[in-house]
Amino acid sequence: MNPDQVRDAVDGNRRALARTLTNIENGTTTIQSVRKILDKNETNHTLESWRSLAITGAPGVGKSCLIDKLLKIWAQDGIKIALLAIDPSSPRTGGALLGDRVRITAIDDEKIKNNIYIRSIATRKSSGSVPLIVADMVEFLLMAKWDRVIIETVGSGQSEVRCAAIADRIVVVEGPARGDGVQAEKAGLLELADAVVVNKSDLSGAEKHAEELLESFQLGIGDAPPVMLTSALNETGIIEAASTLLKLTDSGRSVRARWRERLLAHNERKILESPQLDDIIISLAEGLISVSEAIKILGGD
Ligand SMILES: Nc1nc2c(ncn2[C@@H]2O[C@H](COP(=O)(O)OP(=O)(O)O)[C@@H](O)[C@H]2O)c(=O)[nH]1
Ligand SMILES: [Mg+2]
Repeated sequence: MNPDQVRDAVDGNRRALARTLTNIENGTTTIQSVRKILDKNETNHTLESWRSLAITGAPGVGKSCLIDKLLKIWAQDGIKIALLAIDPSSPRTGGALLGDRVRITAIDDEKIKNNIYIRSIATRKSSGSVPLIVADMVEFLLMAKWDRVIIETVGSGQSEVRCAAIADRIVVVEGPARGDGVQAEKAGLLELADAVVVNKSDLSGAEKHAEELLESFQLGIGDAPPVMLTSALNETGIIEAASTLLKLTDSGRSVRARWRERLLAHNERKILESPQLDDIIISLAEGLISVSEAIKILGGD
């Protein structure tokens, strides 16, 4: 690892930034070593205002289009904002994220492009714990003087949910109602939500879905998170959403669910990144050790 590269990244060199992020992504640089170079401590953001925001929801609901519009507004306001787009890596397309690159047009705008940085993470390539790799990349971007980091991730699958849970705040993006109400499978994700955006408000069923969501939140414990309506296509509700999201406080109900996911992610890293993992799996398969013995070996710091 090259300490100058890390310092250059912090001084605004984008090439050095990209390289350092790649090093963190593929595990050749640890966040601990970066902290040492920059003389920073581990942070535990419990901030009034967030520094990382996950925008999550099913594929096709319009997350990327919405983020594009939000980036424009925030960057125009002088906020230096980075986007980490987590690519679920479809083996068919190779996970090139081509679709999303096309959708994020904010970086083509000369006036604001200095305030925007975009990077995709191909989860397929990773052998370690993706959520914690993302957490480390977020931490580095914040050390490198980016004011805020947005994480775009699809909201299904445990690893994807944990990628959202590493952020200070979580926004769940939904589309118009499909007539099936608020399903149980979505409930877990909604439990983590500090805000919900119902996008595609230009289509019928969006308002109805927003009402359904509010009703289901009112049945739960604690305060209901804000539910907003937007159309990324017609650019309605975007300015309001941009300002509400910027000031978003954590809904008390989401905090515990988030820490639970973070704890599980750290536990998973311990296992996945253990140099003994392969040997232990072989021993398990051969019946030489029990699962509790394996856990004991893996857990020993
Ligand atoms: N009607 C309508 N379509 C939208 C809106 N926002 C996005 N789309 C379309 O929905 C599709 C998926 O958008 P995308 O941002 O890639 O969704 P993502 O998978 O959630 O990131 C694209 O064809 C967009 O043009 C909207 O507000 N209204
Ligand atoms: Mg997208």
